Amino acid sequence: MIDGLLERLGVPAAAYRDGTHPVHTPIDGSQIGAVTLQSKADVQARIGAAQEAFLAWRNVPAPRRGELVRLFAEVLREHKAALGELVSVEAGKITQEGLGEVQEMIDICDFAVGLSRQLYGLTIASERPGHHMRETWHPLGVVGVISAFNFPVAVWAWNTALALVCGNAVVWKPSEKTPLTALASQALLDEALKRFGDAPEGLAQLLLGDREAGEAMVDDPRVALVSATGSTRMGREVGPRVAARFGRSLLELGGNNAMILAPSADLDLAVRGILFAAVGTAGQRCTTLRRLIVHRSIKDEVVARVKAAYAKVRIGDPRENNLVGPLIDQQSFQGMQDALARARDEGGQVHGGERQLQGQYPNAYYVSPALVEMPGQTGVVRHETFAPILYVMAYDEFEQALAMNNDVPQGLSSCIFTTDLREAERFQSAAGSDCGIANVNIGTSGAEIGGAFGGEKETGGGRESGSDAWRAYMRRQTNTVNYSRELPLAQGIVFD
Ligand code: UN1
Repeated sequence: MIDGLLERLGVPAAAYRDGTHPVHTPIDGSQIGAVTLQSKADVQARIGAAQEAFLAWRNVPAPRRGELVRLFAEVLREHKAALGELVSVEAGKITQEGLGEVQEMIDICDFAVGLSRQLYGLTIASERPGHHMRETWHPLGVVGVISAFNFPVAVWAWNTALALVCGNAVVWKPSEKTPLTALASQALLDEALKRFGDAPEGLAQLLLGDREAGEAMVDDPRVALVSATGSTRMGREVGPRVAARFGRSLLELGGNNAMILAPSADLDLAVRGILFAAVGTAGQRCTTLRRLIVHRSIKDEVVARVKAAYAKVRIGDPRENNLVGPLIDQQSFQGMQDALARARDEGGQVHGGERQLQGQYPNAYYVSPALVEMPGQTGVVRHETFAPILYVMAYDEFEQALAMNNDVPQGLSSCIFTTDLREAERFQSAAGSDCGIANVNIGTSGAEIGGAFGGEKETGGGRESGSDAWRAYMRRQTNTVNYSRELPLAQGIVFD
């Protein structure tokens, strides 16, 4: 299935075939590789090398650091098709989404290159004569990246492109489910490092490992920032452990993203928006639409239209002309079935959600997307299940819909479809959606890299990607300079 693909991406056969940790494709469950996992001691040695590299890299002028990221974008452009294909094979994304993920890598690199000339600080008016104040942003140290299977390469690239221009070194622990795309991405970055010429050895490193390797990274005081994407359960462990050593963490955890569908909405647009957001990536985006809060007057019509759209969705091999590929593994399938059973117990009416293509793929888990009409936001609705389940609930008053949007533990993404300006603005106001992302007439997923990405509450509070998210990767310094011949004290203090 991956004949020659990894070699084309610069990964030698031994690196992905000769290890002991088997790698399977969710397309048919077959084994596509076997990688070597690093021990705790290996991880610590690599962090040491990264720390050394950081000490040199922080002195390289930021625009020159940007040149490395520019070269990385160049290498990614050359290998977009091959890396996209590998994402499809290893993570099960359809071709368009595999390519889209690589495009996200390219986009963040371009963004970071521009940023390398714009790591601006402030100048601040001093209260003292003959003084000036300014704020300077300095490189932080080693950045540890923990990434999830569902965006196996883009989320690492968001972190790495910013971290490198900010003058940091990077160590990366990808999901154990997607080590091959990680090996390939690292090989492409190594190619950029080669073209760059004189970057310090060990500046960006890959750690393939299990939980123990992750813990070694989380607990190591040389890792200044741990940027972790994954479940809320994982974040609950990582956050306090990093905090206990006064390290920084940037957490991007679970979402439970809703759409409010108002009676004035353009329903053609809304149904298309629902389809991509709820069904795309087989419901395995952290931004996937999981709750549809629809006005009672249009609920039956909307349910009928979404059901009709779901019935036409082509499910199958993600490299062929399909819209929905497989779930990542059996555990994920089981989680979906358990959630549907619980939804029924809690009064839900389930449409779809059955296993598909079992005869053809006994070891892979394809499902039809599920639409579940719920009497309200019961326990199962408040929980993130990483699968294509869309819970539908009716509302009567706008304020009630807004309250439902916010009445879950997670706070990543949200949207409203309406043509009523008052509702749209209210949704985005201080008393509106409590999520990190609040869209109007756009679904919850598929955010552009230019905005800050992340969310509130159990989503963890971190912001990655665009806007000023780069600040999380630097340390801030306040400088006060006296160029006078006096030594006046602040606050008018006389100390003679
Ligand atoms: C994720 O699922 O972890 O907004 C990231 C989106 C993508 C990123 C998703 N740009 O859906």
